[in-house]
Amino acid sequence: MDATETTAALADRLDTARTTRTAVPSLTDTHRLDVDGAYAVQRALVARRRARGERLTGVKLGFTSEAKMAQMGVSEVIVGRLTDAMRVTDDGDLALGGLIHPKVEPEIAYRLGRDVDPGDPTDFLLAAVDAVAPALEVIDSRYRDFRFTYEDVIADNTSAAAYVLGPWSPPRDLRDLKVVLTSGIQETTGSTSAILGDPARALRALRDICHRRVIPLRAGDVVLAGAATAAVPLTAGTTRAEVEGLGAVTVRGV
Ligand code: 0L1
Ligand code: MG
Repeated sequence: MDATETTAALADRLDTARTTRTAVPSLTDTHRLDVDGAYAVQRALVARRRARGERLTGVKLGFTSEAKMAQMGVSEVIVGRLTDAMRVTDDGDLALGGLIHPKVEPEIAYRLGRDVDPGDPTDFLLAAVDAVAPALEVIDSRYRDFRFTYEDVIADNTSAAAYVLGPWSPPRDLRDLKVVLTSGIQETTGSTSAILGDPARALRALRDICHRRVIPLRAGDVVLAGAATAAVPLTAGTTRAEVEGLGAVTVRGV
């Protein structure tokens, strides 16, 4: 098998894992995969979704907390793609039967008011933001027991499964805002400073990585900046995230 065939075969494996809700072993158990190769698999995986009619709606960052980076032994954030099929309406239902072992995390979402050129160091992503919102991201690794390497999770589109956006409001300083995630009787408290110290730093990291990975940033795109607490299992019933001064966002697992 040459590199292109391997990329296609690994993308098929992850695509089938998602569509049949059957977790698979780590790709790196059987294949040598570097970071470039992992992004190539991600591209092929997302291309399969687009070929089925899904539309790209933005990007998401992962590994934006120091704890998670240390756990994975890495120092660089990862980027994945969002599509319209992943979007769940605020206060809407998300069918748990369509997922493998979903977890949910509270995030900050940015919306871009214009295109950004990731290759232009004077084109600041933050200056292109026209609105911010509280958000929930549902992650659902296609790997058994969420057991994966850094390269595996990149290939798997950074575990992206679904996202929910709360009310948009004008851009503002998002440093050090209290975040409360409530799921059933479980309450988890965090802060936006868990996102690289300041979610605005996540935007700087995003521009760099989009430049290197040739990912366009377009007007209207949503950017999920990263998690403000550890992810918790998404269970039946209501999960809500409240971000100080920004409002709340809710999803119902059904
Ligand atoms: O969005 C995230 O931070 C999660 C990235 C993937 C890691 C995971 O699945 O736990
Ligand atoms: Mg996330």
